[in-house]
Amino acid sequence: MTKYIATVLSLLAVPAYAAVVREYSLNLTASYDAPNGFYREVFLVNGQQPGPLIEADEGDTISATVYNNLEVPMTIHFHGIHQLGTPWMDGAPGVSQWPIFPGESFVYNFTTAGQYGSYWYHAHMRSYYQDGIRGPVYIRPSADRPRPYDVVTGGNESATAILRELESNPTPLYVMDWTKLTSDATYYKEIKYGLDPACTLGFLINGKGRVTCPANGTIAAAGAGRLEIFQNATGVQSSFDSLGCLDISAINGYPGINNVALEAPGFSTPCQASNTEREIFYVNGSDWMMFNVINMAGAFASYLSIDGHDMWVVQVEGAFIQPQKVKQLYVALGSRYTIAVQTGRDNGDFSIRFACSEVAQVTEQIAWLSYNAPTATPPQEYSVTPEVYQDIGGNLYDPESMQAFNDTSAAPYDEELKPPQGPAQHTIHFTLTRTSVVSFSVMDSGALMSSEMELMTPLLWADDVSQPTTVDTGIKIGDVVDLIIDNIDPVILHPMHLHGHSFWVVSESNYGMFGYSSVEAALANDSSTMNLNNPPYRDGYAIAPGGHAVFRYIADNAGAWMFHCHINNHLITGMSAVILEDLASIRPMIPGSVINY
Ligand SMILES: *[C@@H]1O[C@H](CO)[C@@H](O)[C@H](O)[C@H]1NC(C)=O
Ligand SMILES: *[C@@H]1O[C@H](CO)[C@@H](O)[C@H](O)[C@H]1NC(C)=O
Ligand SMILES: *[C@@H]1O[C@H](CO)[C@@H](O)[C@H](O)[C@H]1NC(C)=O
Ligand SMILES: *[C@@H]1O[C@H](CO)[C@@H](O)[C@H](O)[C@H]1NC(C)=O
Ligand SMILES: *[C@@H]1O[C@H](CO)[C@@H](O)[C@H](O)[C@H]1NC(C)=O
Ligand SMILES: *[C@@H]1O[C@H](CO)[C@@H](O)[C@H](O)[C@H]1NC(C)=O
Ligand SMILES: *[C@@H]1O[C@H](CO)[C@@H](O)[C@H](O)[C@H]1NC(C)=O
Ligand SMILES: *[C@@H]1O[C@H](CO)[C@@H](O)[C@H](O)[C@H]1NC(C)=O
Ligand SMILES: [Cu+2]
Repeated sequence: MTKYIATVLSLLAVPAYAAVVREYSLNLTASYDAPNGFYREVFLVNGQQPGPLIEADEGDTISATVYNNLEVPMTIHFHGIHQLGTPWMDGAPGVSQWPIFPGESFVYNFTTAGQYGSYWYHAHMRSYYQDGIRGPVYIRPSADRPRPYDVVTGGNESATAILRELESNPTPLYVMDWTKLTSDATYYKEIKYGLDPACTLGFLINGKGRVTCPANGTIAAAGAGRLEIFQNATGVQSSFDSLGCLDISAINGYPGINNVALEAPGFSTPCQASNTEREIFYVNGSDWMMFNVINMAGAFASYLSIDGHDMWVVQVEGAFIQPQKVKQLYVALGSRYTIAVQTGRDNGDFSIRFACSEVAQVTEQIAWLSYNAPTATPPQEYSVTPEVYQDIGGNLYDPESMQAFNDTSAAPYDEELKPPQGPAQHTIHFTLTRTSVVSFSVMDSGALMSSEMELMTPLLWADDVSQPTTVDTGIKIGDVVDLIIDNIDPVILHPMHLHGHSFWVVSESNYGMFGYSSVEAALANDSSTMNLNNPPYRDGYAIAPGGHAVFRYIADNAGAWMFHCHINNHLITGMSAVILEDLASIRPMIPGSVINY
């Protein structure tokens, strides 16, 4: 094993300083708390939600010991970390490890060599990260990485130096959705009643927030577009309740039963406002701030904007990008973005807004950006400067003049980070679909990943790897793999996440299926549908309803890798596949302590 890891490391950039081992203890406990005003059971990491920051310099080894003091089994996945050469540290139950049972502990040991930027860790068992088992990971880029800060500052050296300094410790801006019920309670209700649990108590920002109850007219105006999408797909006219939740009884298993009347999984109606603490960021006279934006939610993506301020997006999912100056950023589920914000005002207080982007709910959470001095007791309410770009549904007030982040054109800043150009050795086709009210699939066959798999012998070393959701095309190290993903669902966008790799999004459209059998066939007929020159480089990407994408990656990491929707409710009802990659070559390396755990 040592020899293998040494070989892998020798292929990677050698860090300019001595790599160290960074040790962390993550103690998982259950508690009872009311982060936005409504008590429920919560899961915590070292007594907090989100959990503590795990940080390293590029090239360091992270050794995180997880103590499971919960009453349920658990695993931790380090989202976006490739686990190069250590697929057994990937934290996928039934795929790469046995669950950590109550009272037990497990050491996640892995290198950060070859990766930098913003990541996160979260429970990969059931939907437990939605109960609070989630936290940030930050890997400071090595000195030799080319940075795009000059583009942001227009070559102002002192401003560039400020950004370079801020990069070592960006300000956290983590968004997560929060429900009244626990994820287990939601899941059981979902199965019992055949209800889609598409309603929350709103977002938390860095674990804080409050519930507000906007006037019906405000919700209806912001949600008009959603009603139209829903009506076009179902033929049914719907409306929003006072929490901004769409009445989706038309698609539920019990037709005619209103999800509101039944108290849909995840919340209680009607909306009750709370007055809990909001996150406040003090500018303190600095000319710039740098935020690490992470969507740690379990159901919803969101639109981010900061009143009165532009956002420069400089990094996405572990790669610096060609910077974009925007008024709005679509924050996909599971995705990470680093933004630089010029804090050039003399005074005033401004709202930082996260608006839910999904059809299912109109809801907004805010934090404050304050040019005032911090006070001992934070103010309950700020009178904010009215320079608002988006409404509570995330609709821009003036889309013509207000630029939104463009994922499609977010090419890596490092121009060498390009996909291989030739034909792929493997083309795998996936169809994203709802197979019943409460089950979802990625497989063309409609096969569902069994919820029992989490407790089965992990595929990484199981004698029998054949499952309806196992994809084995004989991938060998060095092969190029294309994933063609068609989303035939008319309403739901699916944020797809691949373990063990980053990929290039070489084709995408919000309209229509890919329609070709391979990238080569598409290139031969109409190369304008493809981008092999400067495509985005990601480890997760949202596929629009009725649209498609093609992901290309290099098989450089032997293992059993999940490919799944990051909406928890979809994942645990089947929306996942496992792609096998040169298993034979890695099996002899698996530590006995992991197999016999
Ligand atoms: C975890 O936290 C619990 C509750 O605070 C404490 O009793 C226990 O000793 C902690 N375990 C470890 C390993 O830190
Ligand atoms: C984790 O890595 C550290 C540093 O390489 C090593 O000392 C330790 O033994 C490893 N632990 C396990 C459980 O592999
Ligand atoms: C360059 O940036 C510094 C730091 O933000 C600022 O003080 C200075 O005014 C800027 N210079 C110009 C010419 O904009
Ligand atoms: C809904 O359908 C109508 C009629 O076909 C169409 O004009 C409209 O653009 C559709 N709306 C949405 C949001 O898809
Ligand atoms: C909001 O208004 C719509 C349309 O008038 C109505 O159907 C819906 O019940 C109202 N919702 C609430 C929470 O009052
Ligand atoms: C501003 O000051 C407060 C209080 O001292 C501190 O907590 C905060 O981190 C500072 N903000 C920045 C952007 O440095
Ligand atoms: C986003 O970028 C792509 C690729 O450069 C471009 O084709 C598309 O028109 C852009 N979208 C918007 C809304 O500007
Ligand atoms: C090939 O491209 C043409 C022109 O772009 C298009 O009309 C046609 O549908 C494409 N053929 C296939 C098989 O997709
Ligand atoms: Cu999904």
